[in-house]
Amino acid sequence: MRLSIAFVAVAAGVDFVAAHGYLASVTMNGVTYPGWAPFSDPYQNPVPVRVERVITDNGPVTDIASKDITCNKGGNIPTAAFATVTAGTQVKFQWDQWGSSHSGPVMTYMAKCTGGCANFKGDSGSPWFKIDQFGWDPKQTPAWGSDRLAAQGASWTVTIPKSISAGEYLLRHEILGLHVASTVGGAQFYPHCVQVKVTGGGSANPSGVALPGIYKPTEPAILTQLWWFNPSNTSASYTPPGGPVWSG
Ligand SMILES: *[C@@H]1O[C@H](CO)[C@@H](O)[C@H](O)[C@H]1NC(C)=O
Ligand SMILES: [Cu+2]
Repeated sequence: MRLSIAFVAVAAGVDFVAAHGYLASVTMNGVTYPGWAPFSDPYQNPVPVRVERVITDNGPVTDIASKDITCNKGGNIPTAAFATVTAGTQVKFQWDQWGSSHSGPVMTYMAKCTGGCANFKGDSGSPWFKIDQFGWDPKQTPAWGSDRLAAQGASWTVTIPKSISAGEYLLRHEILGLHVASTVGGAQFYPHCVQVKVTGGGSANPSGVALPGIYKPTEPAILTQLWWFNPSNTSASYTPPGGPVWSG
């Protein structure tokens, strides 16, 4: 009975809100900073100031041409708080949860806040560069990035490139859910932007990725069928959208 209801719901493109998640915290340089908790932080008095930019809920962004793709729904409003991270060290993203029905890649980008993050949204031009991604690897169990994240206790760890210049950055961590990606506009993006101050580092200033801009509604990484990707499909391969990880 439960199974048949689930099948009908998937066939109808119904989304399971219970499968969604948000960024509960980020840990860097040994400090854990809470993320923006969309269902409790707005109701606190005073409203807390988080290192993450405000999001309205845990639902997806589906209009990849909209400015919501940059830092989620919530207006991409600068926050007064920053997390501090030494270039070349790790950042751990802890989600509150991630459901197994929402499989897809996990990607992390950065953009240097030209003029400081207080005046920077990253939603025009091409200020972003990708620092980490995991798409689908049939030699791994689980094979999808998001399923690996879930299996790791809803967490994901990336390394901040050692050679980037010190300064203020947006650190944008994202899951892409592909469960209803077989129709245009079905792919579900869950981006989160954290304001960080990078210390140490070198002289590199990478950029070149536009968000919005680089994601296209009909590219194979975004308009696709989740059921294609199983070990018995020996010709299956998946490359996440957004271009390669920055080589530096
Ligand atoms: C195998 O995966 C590819 C995508 O990489 C897809 O185009 C193809 O239709 C899939 N084949 C089967 C039998 O599912
Ligand atoms: Cu969903």
